[in-house]
Amino acid sequence: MSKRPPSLPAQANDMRMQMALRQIDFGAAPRAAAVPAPKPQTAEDALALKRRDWLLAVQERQRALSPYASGLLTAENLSGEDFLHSFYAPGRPVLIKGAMAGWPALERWTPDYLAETVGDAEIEYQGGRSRAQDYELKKDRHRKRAPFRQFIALARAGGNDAYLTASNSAANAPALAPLAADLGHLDAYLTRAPGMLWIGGEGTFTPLHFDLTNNLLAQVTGTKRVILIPPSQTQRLAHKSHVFSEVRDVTDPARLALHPQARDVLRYEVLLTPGDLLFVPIGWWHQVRSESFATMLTYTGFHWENAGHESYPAG
Ligand SMILES: O=C(O)CCC(=O)C(=O)O
Repeated sequence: MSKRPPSLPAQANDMRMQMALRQIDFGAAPRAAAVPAPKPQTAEDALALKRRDWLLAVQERQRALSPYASGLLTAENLSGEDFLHSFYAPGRPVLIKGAMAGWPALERWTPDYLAETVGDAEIEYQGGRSRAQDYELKKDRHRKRAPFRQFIALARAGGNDAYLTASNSAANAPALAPLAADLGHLDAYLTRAPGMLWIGGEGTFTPLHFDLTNNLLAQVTGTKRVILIPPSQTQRLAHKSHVFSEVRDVTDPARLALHPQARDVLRYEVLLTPGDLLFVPIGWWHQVRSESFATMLTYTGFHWENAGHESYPAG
């Protein structure tokens, strides 16, 4: 890897000195071993957890002293090297504009075009979601099959009931293969491993959770509102099952009445529009609501290590 200080996105010019300092000693950092989470059984354990939360809160307060350290940056023409140094390695989200320019899908992927291209091939999607709150945790209960054209009619009608999600990707690879020709590549950041497709109508909602990998969300058509919350806020989010927050939706007054500690949680809001990429680092909480019929891909095939899921204490 070159020792040349990388150029930075315009919004982050003041980070140049910080980056230059890091270059002075750019040896391989020692790897931290995965530490098993303590079970808070004793007063001593509870105090240890409180101290850990204090540490995270103090660090977050310090980051807030500088918008360059704590703000959600938007970048254009972001090279792979700058992405690695300024965002991927620090685990910092970034909205990247313009990198999908020229992808035919941005213009083509209307509901009619999708239905014509994939036709009546049978696909898997998540259905019956409006009957349950825990449809993400209990994904398998919601697996449904239908001819793609029929699914598009359901999605077009809007609401949260039917959603083709990343968890349906493996089952849908052969049926959705004709759409791949409409996609470009993001070689600066990603290998050529395929992304996972999301297709849904206005009103689909993915509740608050974090992922066990770094993710790049690539918005193709429609708009989605994403709320991002840093890992430092975890103690406010009732993290009880797997990667999910019992709060579910930090914009819903009814949920906040049940979880008042989440009211003043530190959060960032991003409106994803066609052609936007959003980097969601591992461990960052996020919830996503579609504001129109929307198509999006999630990519995890970065050029750099992305295997947090292998050591997660799943319980
Ligand atoms: O777009 C969505 O509904 C959810 C996306 C998401 O949470 C993810 O890709 O990790």
